[in-house]
Amino acid sequence: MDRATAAHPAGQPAPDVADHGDDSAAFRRDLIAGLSGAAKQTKPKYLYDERGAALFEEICELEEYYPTRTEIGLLRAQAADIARSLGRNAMVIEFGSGATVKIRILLDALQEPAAYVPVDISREQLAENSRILAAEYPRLSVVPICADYTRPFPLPGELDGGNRVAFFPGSTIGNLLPDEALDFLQSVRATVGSGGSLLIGVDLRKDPDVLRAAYNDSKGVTAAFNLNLLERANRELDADFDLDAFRHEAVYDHDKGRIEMRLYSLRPQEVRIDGARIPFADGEYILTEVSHKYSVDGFQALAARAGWQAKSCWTDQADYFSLHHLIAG
Ligand code: AVJ
Repeated sequence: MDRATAAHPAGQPAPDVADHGDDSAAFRRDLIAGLSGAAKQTKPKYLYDERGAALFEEICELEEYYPTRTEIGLLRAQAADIARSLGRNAMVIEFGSGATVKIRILLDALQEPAAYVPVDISREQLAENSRILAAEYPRLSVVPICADYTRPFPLPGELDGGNRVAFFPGSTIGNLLPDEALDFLQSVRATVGSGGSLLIGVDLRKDPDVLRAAYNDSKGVTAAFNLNLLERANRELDADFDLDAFRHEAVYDHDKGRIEMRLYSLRPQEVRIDGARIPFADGEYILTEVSHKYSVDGFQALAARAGWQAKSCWTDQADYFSLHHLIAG
């Protein structure tokens, strides 16, 4: 038995987390740079500190936020078919490892999965999830990697030659601009190599009212999630954002087929981040996250440009969400 199939019995030390993560210096540099141009914007990854990740989990439970429950329903309903498509002894490399509900459904359906490699920027959550899954799936090799998965990162050598399956649920691909999504799909393609494949969740275009409701929920959880970016800057950097002087709104851009998460300045103001002074006009906004919606054909065309061949696609009855199995072309 090689390392990839070696057991992690319960009671064994938690798996080590390989660390390629970010620090607060990167946050400071990116935030100041993003707020210094004419169109203020920030990278969506900074929304997901510990508090942001917890608020995102709350979003997933909301009545209006359909993607999580729809994707989970789709995974459950099609688990056997998906498992057949992915093949036996899969080494599942999950890009982003938030809640464990989706990976469990997949692992339970797969025929003798060989390894689970969660990759995430949130170190605490990664370590916790790895510990839980290693204890629950003793025959599975759990190999966590703390990294920004939008950039290339090294895969452990023990995955060489196996059935490498990248898993990227949640339509997180939608948070990338089309060019970035193309780069990302190419980089995943390079990471898994020839013979590898990708199971990816992609949110679909639909009635804009449904989309707007999903990102402007009535309980204000998405607003708290978005505003947490400013609180995080106050917590981690020497910044003085006045939380009462900004408001959240998510706007749907029909032409671009995307939701834009915005933080509007409620008055003219100047914010300090360390030495930098950032002026805001009344009504000016920070674009904190975009969430693209694709058609099945549109997504498959993008994937094809990145060297992926569509093998299978599953959608729910309402055509709200899609799961694609792509194979390296
Ligand atoms: C990270 C892609 C799952 O874009 O729907 C949810 C993030 N932002 N509500 C999405 C998000 C606001 C979410 N995903």
